[in-house]
Amino acid sequence: MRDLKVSCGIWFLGATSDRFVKQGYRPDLSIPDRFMLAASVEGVGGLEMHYPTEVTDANYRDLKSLANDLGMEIVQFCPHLWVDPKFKFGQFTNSDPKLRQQALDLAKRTTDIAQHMEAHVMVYWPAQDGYDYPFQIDHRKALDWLVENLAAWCDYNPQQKVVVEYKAWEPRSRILLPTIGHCMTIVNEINRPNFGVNIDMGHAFIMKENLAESIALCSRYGKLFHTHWNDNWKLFDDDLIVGTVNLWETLEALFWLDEWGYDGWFGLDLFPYREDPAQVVNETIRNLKFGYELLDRVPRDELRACMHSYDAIRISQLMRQMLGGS
Ligand SMILES: [Mn+2]
Repeated sequence: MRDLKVSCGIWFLGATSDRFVKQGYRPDLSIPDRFMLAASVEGVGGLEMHYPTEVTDANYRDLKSLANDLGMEIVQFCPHLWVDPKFKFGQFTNSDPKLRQQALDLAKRTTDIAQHMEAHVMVYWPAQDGYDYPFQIDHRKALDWLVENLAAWCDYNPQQKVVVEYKAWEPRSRILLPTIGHCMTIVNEINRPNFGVNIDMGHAFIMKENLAESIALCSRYGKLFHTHWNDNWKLFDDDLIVGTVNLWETLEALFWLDEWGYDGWFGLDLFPYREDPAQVVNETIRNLKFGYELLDRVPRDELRACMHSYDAIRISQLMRQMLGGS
């Protein structure tokens, strides 16, 4: 079985609410209990979390000790900008300079604590940096402010990595930087060694991106610092168990991560409303490893050869062979 570095988000281990069942479909869990639940699943070696909501000024030292005791690395540590109603019209791109400064200050404070937590990456998710209506934002200024604040955040501590996680909608009707192409344009403009991308495969799917292609654009510039794994029906960010809907795209992504020599973490960004979260994490890890088992049923050189002959018939045969057919 393939050894993968797998980290687990703690935000979906407690009560998970939707628009209709606001209290969530199960009782909530304390943050230490979520750490212990994640660590209890075989194959989880790291944790992902937010500041100052899940992790606070009061608890971060204790939580780092708990993570150490559990043998868990802190993989993603993220400023939780989008849950504060004051940023409802924008975080880094808010037209109010005081609010933009407050967003940057929170990102810097997150960086200080991320250093203590020995976190691998901090995520910038634009979330509220977007719009709901035509004519609602100044698109020229929004990009100025976005680049200015992201560069300032990266320069605050060049030892700490910042990654953009793109998504096209939700919570805003449209969010800035919706695709890998938008991200790479801004990442290459800002051009800092500690600034890269987190590809969330579900976010790529809702924009009908093919993961192999998104991974290529990002890896070409050495900017794929992190990945988030889940699945969906390409209509909404369902955050389902990996590989259950889009199996072939997922397998091609796993193949190409090997080809590019990706040595980062496989972050699990799931959102089970009704299922037991530990079982969903376990299933996802098993599916990721099984994905590599399926790929290993076919010689890699044969797959590579198909990419030069364009032989779709042979490709179909190899795909059937992966599934155990003849
Ligand atoms: Mn994600």
